[in-house]
Amino acid sequence: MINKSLRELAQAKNFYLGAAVLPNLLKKDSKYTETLSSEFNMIGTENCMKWRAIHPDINKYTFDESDGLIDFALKNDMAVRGHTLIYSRKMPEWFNNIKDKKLMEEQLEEHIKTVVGRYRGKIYAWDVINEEIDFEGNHQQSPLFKMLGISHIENAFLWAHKADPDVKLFINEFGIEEINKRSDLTYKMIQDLLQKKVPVHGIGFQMHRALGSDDKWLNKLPDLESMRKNFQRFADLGLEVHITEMDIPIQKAIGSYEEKLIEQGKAYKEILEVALSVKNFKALVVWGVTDLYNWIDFISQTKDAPLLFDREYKKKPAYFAVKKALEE
Ligand code: 9MR
Repeated sequence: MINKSLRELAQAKNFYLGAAVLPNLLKKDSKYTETLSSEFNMIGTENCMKWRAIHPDINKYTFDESDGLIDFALKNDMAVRGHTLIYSRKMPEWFNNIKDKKLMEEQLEEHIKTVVGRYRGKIYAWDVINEEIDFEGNHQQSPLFKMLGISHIENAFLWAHKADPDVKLFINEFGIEEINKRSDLTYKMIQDLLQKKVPVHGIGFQMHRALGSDDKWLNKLPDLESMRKNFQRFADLGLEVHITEMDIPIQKAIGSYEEKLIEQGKAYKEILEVALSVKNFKALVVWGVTDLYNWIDFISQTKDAPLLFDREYKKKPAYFAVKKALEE
């Protein structure tokens, strides 16, 4: 049997397997570029489309990095998940400092129409809203929410839809993989939006889950039965289902490095299998290409190994586990 890449296996299933990308690495690391384009058929825009990157000042847009990344995706026949139009906790200071309600709303509309319009027809899905819910399961009390309330969410979808009627519009959230207070609120919010005919097309489960740990930043692995039921209830709303930011840190697990990698592979496989059993599940994006560059190292200040390729770009057990799940 010919040894197929993950990309080929995904393609054969009409599925998207993606990785989050930092565009500067495409310039400086040819192995990164080669691995990305040969093993994945989707790109997640890790940082370059966030407000602080793309719209750093009131009248200033910086599109260089995101333009380059979109060109790269088109040249390599890869789909793109645009991330993100609203990330209420990470808005730039200039935006948070707006004191006039009308002006804030105008700025939001202008941003969404400009960014979505620029990439019209080139992006598969947009995370319109990212991390709307706080750790306790309530709406984030960001300056944006305090000023405009829930209406900004409805408007964001309507504006984005107008700017690109074909792009799929998502709500993306962390820690909502299972049935819990936060996924309940997300579900309820989407139900309300759909009832009002707001064009919400998909739900993104981030899937930052860890081996051997359960704290605020490194959530333990999901309960698979609860995850299956939860994915299914969102799919039953007619939504497309994506896993959008998967990584499985191993630093808190017990055992040798090799043992941890095997356990990690098992977790990747089980989670992917459960997700694939839900009909509307169409994409899995891992939050980086290689362990060499991963955000867990940064937030935990510990060298971790959360992804599919190791620091030398060797395929890990997690790689083969994903492969197996895609082959089934
Ligand atoms: O991986 C991203 C990291 O490089 C950034 O510094 C950080 C802040 O913008 O965001 C990280 O990505 C986050 C994503 O945008 C939303 N979900 C959680 C991700 C990890 O923090």
